[in-house]
Amino acid sequence: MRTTVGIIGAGPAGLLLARLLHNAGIDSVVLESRDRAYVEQRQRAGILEQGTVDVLRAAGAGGRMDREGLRHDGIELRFARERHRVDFPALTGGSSVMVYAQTEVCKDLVALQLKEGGPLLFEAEALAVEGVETERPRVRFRHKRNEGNEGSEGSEGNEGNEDVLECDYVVGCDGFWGVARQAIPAEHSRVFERTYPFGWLGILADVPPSHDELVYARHDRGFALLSMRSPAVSRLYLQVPEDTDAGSWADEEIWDELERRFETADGWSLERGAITSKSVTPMRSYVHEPMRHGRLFLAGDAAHIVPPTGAKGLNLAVGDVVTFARALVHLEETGSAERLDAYSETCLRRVWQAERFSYDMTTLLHRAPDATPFEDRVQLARLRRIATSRAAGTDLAEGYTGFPLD
Ligand code: RFL
Ligand code: PHB
Repeated sequence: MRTTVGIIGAGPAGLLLARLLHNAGIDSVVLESRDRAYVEQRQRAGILEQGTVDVLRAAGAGGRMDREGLRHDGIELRFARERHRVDFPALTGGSSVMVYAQTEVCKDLVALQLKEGGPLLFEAEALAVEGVETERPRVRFRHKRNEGNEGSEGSEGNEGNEDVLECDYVVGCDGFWGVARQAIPAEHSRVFERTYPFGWLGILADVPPSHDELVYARHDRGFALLSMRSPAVSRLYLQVPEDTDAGSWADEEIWDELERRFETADGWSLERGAITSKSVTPMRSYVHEPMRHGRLFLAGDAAHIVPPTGAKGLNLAVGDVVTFARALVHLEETGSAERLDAYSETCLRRVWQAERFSYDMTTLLHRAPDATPFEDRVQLARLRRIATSRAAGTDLAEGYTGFPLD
């Protein structure tokens, strides 16, 4: 197999990149190790920045998002039993965000790709990227089926065929646990990393959200977040110790704990409903520099991870692939590789702003297990400053609604 751009991974980064390249008349092949149902159902992000919304619309992938997504003009910060709203349009000159789940973004992009785009191979696992310092990099992969994307016939017990995809460029969109990053020699790599001594227990529940905007709550017992997937489905998170087993929390215990952490002096109440999913997410900040080596480019979680508090991961992935697609189009149109050569530097400027913002949001709202009374007071003072100072509120609102693409 041969193509211009070999894309590893059909998460939001890989799927959107394939769409952007298709729209620009550049061919690509997407290799995805999991099946279609997994890609479309994995519960993750919920918030799209204005810039991400604009990119999806311009790519022809915004129809259902515009019908079903929920525009949000603010969030609520909750601490010391008080409620404070951060008004995004008022503080940023008009920006807002969209609540539209990553699962839905992926479903929309998969459907478009299968209908109009180039090959998208599910159950095709990249094993290694080779020759990235040459003009013809290759992806070695194992494919469960001989051809096609859908259907499940004939795959049982089939270990798969090994194959090679020859490319002009390879883009590793294979997430944090992917293989692409490994093709960059250690002597050319630098990793920046921080882990946090807690995780998030996330639930989906069949109950209308108890508030019409997201609520970020700081409590002495730990952080809690109220989010949503639709007017009928709530998504809620609790800060828990890092090695927590989701199954160790009974449903009623989760609701009781959420109720405690969201409690306000004005009698706000939390509606309970049937919990349909429960899982624990670890928290990590991670950046791999550079994001390019030879003809291999890294995009999205393959290159960087943020803790989910700032809702930045998917939006960063979108920024990376837009930067790559524009740079490649620029090369084809003008013959200049200048933008492609600047890919890593261009992306990393934005990535570090998001890393900084996500770190700030995480330390602002979570309770470290070893927090001292002094640190608790400083944390409350930081929150109060955001609630009462326009400058501090603007900083949060600008970060939350998103940093511009170059
Ligand atoms: P993904 O989504 O991990 O997709 C990578 C894909 O690559 C495939 N793959 C391979 N394919 C072929 N061969 C191999 N060897 C492969 N290895 C892996 C995988 O199967 C997968 O399909 O990475 P991508 O595309 O870079 O997208 C990144 C986002 O998914 C991620 O940043 C966000 O989900 C983070 N995130 C949030 N981001 C936001 O912007 N807003 C949010 O509100 C938000 N909330 C969250 C989040 C992440 C969370 N978790 C679970 C980590 C909330 C949570 C709880
Ligand atoms: C979500 O809805 O899953 C979500 C929302 C905001 C965040 C993180 C996750 O900061």
